[in-house]
Amino acid sequence: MTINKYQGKTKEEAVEKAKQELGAGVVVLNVKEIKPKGMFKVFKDTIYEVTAAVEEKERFVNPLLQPEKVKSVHDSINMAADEEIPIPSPKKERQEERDAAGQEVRPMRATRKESASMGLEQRLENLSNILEKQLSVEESRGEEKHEPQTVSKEGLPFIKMLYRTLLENDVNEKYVNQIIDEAEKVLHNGSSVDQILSNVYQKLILKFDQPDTINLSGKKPRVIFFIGPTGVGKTTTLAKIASRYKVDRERRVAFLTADTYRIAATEQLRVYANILDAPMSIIYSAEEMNDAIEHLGEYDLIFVDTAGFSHRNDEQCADMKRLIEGLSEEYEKEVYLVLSATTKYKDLLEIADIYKEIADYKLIFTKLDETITYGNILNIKLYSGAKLSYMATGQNVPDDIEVFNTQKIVKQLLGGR
Ligand SMILES: Nc1nc2c(ncn2[C@@H]2O[C@H](COP(=O)(O)OP(=O)(O)O)[C@@H](O)[C@H]2O)c(=O)[nH]1
Ligand SMILES: [Mg+2]
Repeated sequence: MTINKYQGKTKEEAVEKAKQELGAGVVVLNVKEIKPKGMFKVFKDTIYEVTAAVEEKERFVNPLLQPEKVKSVHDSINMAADEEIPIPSPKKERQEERDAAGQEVRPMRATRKESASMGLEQRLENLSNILEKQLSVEESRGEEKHEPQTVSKEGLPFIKMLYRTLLENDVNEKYVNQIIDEAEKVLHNGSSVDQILSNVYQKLILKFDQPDTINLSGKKPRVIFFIGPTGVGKTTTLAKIASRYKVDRERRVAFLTADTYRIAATEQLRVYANILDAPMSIIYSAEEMNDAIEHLGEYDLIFVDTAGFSHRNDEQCADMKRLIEGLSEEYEKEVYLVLSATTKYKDLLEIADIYKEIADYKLIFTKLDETITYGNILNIKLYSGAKLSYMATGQNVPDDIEVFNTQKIVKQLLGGR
């Protein structure tokens, strides 16, 4: 992995610089606002410093790695479900436990666990400093030095705690194992707890990948479809996003709705269209959609709302596919699959599969305010291979929407707030 820092007048400018140097696959690990200092600070602008990384697979594997060592590190991390942090002298404690019916031993263990996780929260808040320290260490270490892998004494329980935290946040065990395994590969002799945390954090950020939002530079008008199950928040999210592009970024937006199953659904969108002073039409077929778009030639973004359907309804599924594929080739399109973060894992898998039949999509997660575990976002991202784009965190239009905030979500997955 290559990590570097880039500065710009905006976050976007700094990311752009990172892309130019490291390639399109860069992910942002951290964004720091550098406020001007000193006597003339009022004349200076805030600078944004982005720490960006790119993964180079071959540099991950340490050629001098001793396979047995790796194995032994991994084997010692027995990730049985509710295991406590390792106990120094198992025999003695087990005896005590039996003698005192748990009363004596448990409080002591609880304290240890608590203090470890308290440390975790603080460490996460301090993460940008950890990343920075690591950056300077990597620079001075160079590439030739390879040490056998062992983790410091406090490192092992810490890895266990991270492992457990990820599982508690509903990250699928398969991915948790991958992430921990990959992080372990780059740990070196005496890796500190901070280094471990920063490694796991980076691995997670890389897995989430850089979010991909509406492309404003392509041909106009650009047609943006919102698809997904009923009630996940398609119409609300569409209105939020359209409003942001219209009000904050001064794009001309228009609405179409193919949700003709319920009158209330078209009325809902009409309210938002009126507020935004944007045109809205109801369409019943791909033909009608193309006709409508022809009349909206001077608009930048055309948002198409669709009806949710039970993912077992093959007929409606085929209708939706016809609609999206029926868009005239002269228009560029983007399709967003809207999913609720509160939906069960197994249902999400099925939905991700069914909608893959309809179109290549990017993912929007809604209702992040209604759950405390975000693991499914990562699970579905990795399962579908789709890019993340936006996330919705409440019912307020247009406030409760933002570009998918990878750093924030990763910190939460690792036990932060
Ligand atoms: N708590 C919460 N509610 C949301 C969010 N997004 C949408 N909703 C609510 O979910 C309900 C269904 O939204 P709607 O946009 O009509 O869903 P659709 O059927 O997919 O178009 C409405 O009550 C919305 O206010 C969100 O991010 N958080
Ligand atoms: Mg709707």
